[in-house]
Amino acid sequence: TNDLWNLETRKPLLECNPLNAMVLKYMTLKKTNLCVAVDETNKEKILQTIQSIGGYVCAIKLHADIIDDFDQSFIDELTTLSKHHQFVIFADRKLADTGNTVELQLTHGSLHIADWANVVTVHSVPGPPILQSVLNIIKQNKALKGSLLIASLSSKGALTDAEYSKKSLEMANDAKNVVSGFICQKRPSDNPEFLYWTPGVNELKSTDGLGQQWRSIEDAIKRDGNDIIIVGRAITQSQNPVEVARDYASRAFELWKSR
Ligand code: 5FU
Repeated sequence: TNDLWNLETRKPLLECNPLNAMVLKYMTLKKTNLCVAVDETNKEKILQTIQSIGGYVCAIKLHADIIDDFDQSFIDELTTLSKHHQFVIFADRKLADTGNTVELQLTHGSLHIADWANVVTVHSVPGPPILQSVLNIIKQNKALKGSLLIASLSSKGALTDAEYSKKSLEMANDAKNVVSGFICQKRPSDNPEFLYWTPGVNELKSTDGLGQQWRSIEDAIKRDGNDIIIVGRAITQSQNPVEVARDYASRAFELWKSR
């Protein structure tokens, strides 16, 4: 019902989850439910982009494995920017392996994600053990505070059908201390304890010719019931990323509040 989705009612429910508490604080303080996907391949460019749009986002999403010169200095500067602008650092790693491997992927290698990312994406395809392993790492008091389970993907022909989304939801319901919310197209549940993050948003184009499927901010939030829009190229490759980010953030936030 609408009541459950009223922010006053929902706030204490969301705050039970440390990651959601952090996201919600930034969302309300900065009046933004925009997460920008900064898919650039060198650290200077990424940091410059974040510097310019950081005031308009509640989260910055990165694919660390596409950064040519990823190193500790990048992590340090990213962390400083996140504290200055107040946003969550989101690693879109899409973990999808057996438990032991996932623990190693979060803590070792050149990316050691759990040391700098506050939230990471996880595929539900390996089943419940993957969430136990993510929890083991969250308990180590590193930067990592939560995860987002992928209920559905935005790409054309994705195998994540309604049944898959439903099973992902069941996995999340059994692991609320690990799963803070979902990556989804349509919100897979009416449970107000989770945050629903959606990629595939672009006001000007509907596809990139490589299988991505974009829809409008209004469809993403009102029709599909999501909380946070994840926007990449519509902002990062626009003529004026700062203005477009400000515009997407204010439109998305109005729609979210009036839903
Ligand atoms: F899980 C998903 C998904 O289903 N679709 C996505 O597009 C993640 N993404 C990411 O969101 C994708 O990897 C990009 O980093 C981002 C969308 O960027 P775009 O430029 O708006 O397409």
